[in-house]
Amino acid sequence: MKTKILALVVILAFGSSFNSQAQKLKKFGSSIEKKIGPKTIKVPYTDVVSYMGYAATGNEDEVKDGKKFYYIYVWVPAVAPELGVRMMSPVGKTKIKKATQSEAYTKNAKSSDYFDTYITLERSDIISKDNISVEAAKNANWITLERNDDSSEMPKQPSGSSYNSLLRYKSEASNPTKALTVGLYRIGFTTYKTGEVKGTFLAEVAAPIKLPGVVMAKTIEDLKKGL
Ligand SMILES: [Ca+2]
Repeated sequence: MKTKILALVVILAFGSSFNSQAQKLKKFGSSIEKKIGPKTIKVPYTDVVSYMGYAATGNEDEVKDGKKFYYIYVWVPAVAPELGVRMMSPVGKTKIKKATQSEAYTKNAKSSDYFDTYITLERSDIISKDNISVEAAKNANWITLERNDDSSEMPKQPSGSSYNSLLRYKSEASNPTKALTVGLYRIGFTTYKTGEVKGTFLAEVAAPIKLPGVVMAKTIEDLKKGL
């Protein structure tokens, strides 16, 4: 009897510690709010593209202001009213339907490494998919539309800190430089602090309307394959 109770206590203790570490990712809510009874909820984005990757030493795409930047490229084929971007690290046990998984992610899916995410949403001056190339992306004029370091809407990291990131960007139709027009965008991700970045991550780009033909990929080569 004693051993049985002890076993139960052990299971309960472990069970609760797993629960406290589990990252529960909520539905990605847009800036459109709706009242349901006494509650106001953010209406979830209807079109979400998910990408799982693994950041490791030496595979950054660019060093900017002393920060190692990694990029995910996004082709937006239609004018979008709003875009949401969010990112969390590590992926942990989070399951996402239809997420694209990079080779680096599948090789390191069990890694417990994670990092303090920081995201930017940038737009290039490339507006035709025929003009997308590695060279063109490198030489394009990139404008940062929005950035985010820490969001309390995201699950906490295993350290207990709310260091994951989320941003929503609303198109300003009256201002051509701030409108979400057709074109090549990228999400820049790095750490708040300068230095190495290592760990698994989940990145999502979302729109409140179905945007057929949105392609998201880690590299321009892979993006072109999906166009
Ligand atoms: Ca952060």
